[in-house]
Formats: sequence, C-alpha cells, structure tokens
Amino acid sequence: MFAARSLLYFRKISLISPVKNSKRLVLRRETHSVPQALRSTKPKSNRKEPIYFVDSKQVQVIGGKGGDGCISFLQLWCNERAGPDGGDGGNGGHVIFQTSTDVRNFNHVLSKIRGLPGENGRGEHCHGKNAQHTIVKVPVGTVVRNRGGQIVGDLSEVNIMFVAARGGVGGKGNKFFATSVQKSPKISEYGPEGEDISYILELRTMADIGFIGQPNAGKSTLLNAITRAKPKVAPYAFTTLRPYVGMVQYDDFTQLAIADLPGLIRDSHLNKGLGIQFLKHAERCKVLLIVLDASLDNPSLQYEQLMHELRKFSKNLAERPKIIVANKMDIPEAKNNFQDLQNELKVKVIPISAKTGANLSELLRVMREYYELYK
Ligand SMILES: Nc1nc2c(ncn2[C@@H]2O[C@H](COP(=O)(O)OP(=O)(O)OP(=O)(O)O)[C@@H](O)[C@H]2O)c(=O)[nH]1
Ligand SMILES: [Mg+2]
Repeated sequence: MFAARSLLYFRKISLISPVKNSKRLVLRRETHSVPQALRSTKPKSNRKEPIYFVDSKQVQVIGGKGGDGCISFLQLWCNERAGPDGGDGGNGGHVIFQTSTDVRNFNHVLSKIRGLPGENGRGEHCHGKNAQHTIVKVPVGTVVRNRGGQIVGDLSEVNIMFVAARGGVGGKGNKFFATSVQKSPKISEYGPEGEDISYILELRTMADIGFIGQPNAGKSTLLNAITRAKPKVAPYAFTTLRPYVGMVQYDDFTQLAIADLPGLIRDSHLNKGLGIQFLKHAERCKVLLIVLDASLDNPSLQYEQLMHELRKFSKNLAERPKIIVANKMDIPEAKNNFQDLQNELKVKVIPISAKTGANLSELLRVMREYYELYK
C-alpha cells in the first residue's frame, strides 16, 4: 500500500515541477536506499492455457524459391517475329532473424519457417516481382547455433539482423539467352529452391533470478505469490515440467525477471528426472534462488544435494551468486529445522512461507540487492 502510494506521489510531483521534483527524489532515495517491490494492481489473467517460457528452440528455415524465367516471343502488328521477350523470375525472400525488445522468448517462433517465393517472369519483358524477406523477431541476447552446436551468430544488440536462409535467385527468361547465333532460344531457367538450414536458437540470459529446489519445495507457489505468472501448484513431484517466468516491479520502474524451473533430483547431472535440459535453463539465470523445504528433516542435506548436482554439471553454475530460502515456515516443525539449517550453513538463510506470504517483502528486498550487485 505504502509502495503504491509512493509511486503515485512520484508521478504527481514529476508533472508539477521538474526542479523541485529532483530534490524530492533525492530525499526519497535517502530514506530507503533499496527500491520497494510493488504489489501488482492488475489481477492475474484468466487465460486457461499456460504460457511457457521457451528459452531454446530448434528451427528449420527455408529460403523462398526463386521465380521461374519465362519463354515467350513477341508478336507486333508490323513485326510478327519481334524476338524473344520472356522476363526473368523474381528473387525468393530470405528468412532473417532480427533482434527486438518486443519479444522475450521463442514462444512465437515456428519450428519450420519458409520464405516467400519470387514471382515468375512473364512475356513482354516483364520480370517477376522479388519476394519480401520474412523477418522473425528474436529477443536481444539470442545465440544462434548450427546443428553441430557451433555458434554462428551472437545477437547481443537490438535490431541486429542474421540472414538465416537465403532465397533462390530468379531464373532467367529466354530473352537472356538470345545471341547473334541463336536469336530465338526456347530455353529459360527454373528458379532454384532457397537454402534449407536448421539452427538451434538459445537465450544467453533467461531471467535475472532462477529458482532451484527439489520437487515440491514450493518454487511455483513462491512465483505465484510474488508475480502475476500462474505456474501450476500441486502436492506431487514434477508438477512443473517447463520453465515459467514472471516479473517483479519495483517503485523505481525496474523489473526483475524471475524463473520457476522444474525440480532437481539426485543424479540430474546424469540426465535423471528432467535432467540436463533443466540445468541448462538454470545456466541462463544470473542469480540462483535456492528454495529449501524447511518442513522436511535436515534441510541442509537438501542444500548439499542441490549443490552437488550443480557442481557436477558445471563449476561455473555452482559458483553463481545464491540466495538461500527456507520455505514452508508456517508448518510447526519448520522452526527447529530452520535453526539447524542456519547453524550449519553459516550464510544467511531467509525464512519465508510462500503459502501465507510471510517475510516475502524481505525476500524481495534481498533479491533487488543481488540484482544490483550482479546485473
Ligand atoms: N504449508 C505450506 N505449504 C506450501 C508452501 N509452499 C508450497 N507449499 C505446498 O507445497 C506443495 C508443492 O508446491 P509447488 O509450488 O507445486 O512445488 P514446486 O517446488 O513447484 O514443485 P515441482 O514443480 O514439482 O518442482 C503444494 O501443495 C503447496 O501448496 C508453504 O509455504 N507452506
Ligand atoms: Mg512447480
């Protein structure tokens, strides 16, 4: 409530006087140095089908076919044999990936993308029209790999274009083949097919913060509580099979992308459970938020197991900055478990209850601090 009011206040003063406004803003910053998370005033959407976050996609791109050349001979009222007049076909369109801030993932990208074909040539020297290029918007930070896994494009700035498949060049009409020896050629070219190439599109960064935890730890409940995303929550393992991303807004208009990832089990690094694919999602998050279930005995063992999996998969991933959270603190047994956990880990553990919302404001504050440190 306070955060919402302060936002209104900020908007009001910015309309009245810019000079006064900047002074007041400085004053406001001094009073609470970390920006406050805003509670969304918009209700959750009532859309039934879930919206997954697609951070990696295999696509087949086919350039447009070139238009065929034409065989035609001109007949005029004064000259019945006015010579060949078959026009060339138009060029097929390329398929181009262009980075844009309008999209954040590959949800909208089809797995097979065909370029438009060029028009065929016609008589009376009419060349076919070149086809428009097909432009597919991809998020900034897209990495394009070929089928062998080699990086062939790193699209890290906005409006960069990557020509994924070139269209075929238009075929020549019979006019092109006329020579002094062969004045009436009855030959023309077919327009060739465009390039046909497969790529793997990947996001370099998927979210600012990614949730890591064993199945049933309450990751989806937490994302539901702090964002407008609606991942399914249920009391059985592997409820979440694909990543979900939600946004948290702060009163300085910064937005943090938060990812709920599928649960991690023992030997995930050997591709057990949802395995390596899941760990690859985690690699695309800047900060990891480890969600431990404090209602179960020995949560420090859970932490060790998670860390073991991360370390086995990649040393780099295990060394990412981490926020550790003990969830389900509303359950009575959690209190003792939390104390044991805190004593054993020696790093700060944040006790929360995603279900009742207890201590979530403290968690949101810490998340913002980490974001500022590691963005
Ligand atoms: N009492 C209590 N129950 C919780 C809390 N958070 C989650 N739960 C319950 O724990 C169960 C599992 O929650 P999920 O959010 O689906 O767990 P998850 O970590 O997303 O599980 P997976 O998607 O399978 O990896 C649900 O029945 C939740 O209601 C909490 O803070 N307190
Ligand atoms: Mg889940």
